[in-house]
Amino acid sequence: MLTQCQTDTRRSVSATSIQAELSTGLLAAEAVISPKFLYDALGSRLFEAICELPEYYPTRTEAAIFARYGADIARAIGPGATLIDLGAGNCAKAASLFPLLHPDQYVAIDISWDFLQQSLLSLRQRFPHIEMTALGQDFSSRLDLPADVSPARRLFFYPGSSIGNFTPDQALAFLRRARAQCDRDGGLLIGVDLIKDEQVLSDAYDDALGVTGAFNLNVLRHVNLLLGADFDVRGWRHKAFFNRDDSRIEMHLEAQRDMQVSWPGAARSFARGECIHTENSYKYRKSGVIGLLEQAGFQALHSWTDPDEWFAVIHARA
Ligand code: AVJ
Repeated sequence: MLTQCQTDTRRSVSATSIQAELSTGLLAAEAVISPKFLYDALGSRLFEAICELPEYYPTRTEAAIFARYGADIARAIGPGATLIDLGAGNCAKAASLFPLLHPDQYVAIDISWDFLQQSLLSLRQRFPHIEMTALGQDFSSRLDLPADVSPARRLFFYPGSSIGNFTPDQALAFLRRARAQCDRDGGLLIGVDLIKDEQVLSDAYDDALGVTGAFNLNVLRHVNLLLGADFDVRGWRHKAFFNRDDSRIEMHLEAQRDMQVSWPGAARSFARGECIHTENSYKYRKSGVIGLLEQAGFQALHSWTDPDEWFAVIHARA
């Protein structure tokens, strides 16, 4: 049975382009590290732990929407799709939809390659009739699907409000790229976090146990590894807050003392209190997301929300 499954091991993120991107970000007047670097193997596990936290409502709220409206959602989509999971991680969300959606093919894409491979091992055993492909790809700037991913009936699956990591302009460009990769029968199933009480929002990114803090600080260990930098993780502190003007949660790492950080070919000093911006997580109104989807060329939108309207799941046709 297992021989029916495709064991594709393509990865495409080159070390030099990653190093150039990191170095440029760290040398910027306001230092930045892209949130995609939060997800090394440990970061992916810490993110799984975040999803269990009482303060972190998005995962559980989205899961409740799928549990309650799964049959409706599956009816809107129809069976036999090629499910393309953008940022698949542990693949658990997609796997929970397999029995409802009955996809023919599953394409899991994630920047955290080793973690993705591990996740797919057990899935292939549980669902031997679904053809599975794993791609280690950074899909934030380009979306390249290999020729053997059928162009018909593509369903892009982008749950968890990961779209929130993009600015609205970047989100629109991203949605347009996804739209361009669907034929008429294709579509998008997306989960988006909605604007709500500010305390609820900021607690979700600054939990009592400090798991989100560990997740944020871990990016420095990852950068040390990727770039050969010498960040002292103990010299930094997690900071998260809601920026109302831009409708986004921001995560930063704040230097606790004056520091010098070096990596091959460059160095930078950080003054005490200086921050590295590590993540934005935009929060939308439902009408705002629908507007973006329409601008990107999607149509026939259906949305489902929880009773508090904290989170929305939207299906859109190409
Ligand atoms: C995976 C981007 C959706 O923004 O809520 C969770 C990442 N960061 N806690 C989010 C995250 C801190 C998460 N996304």
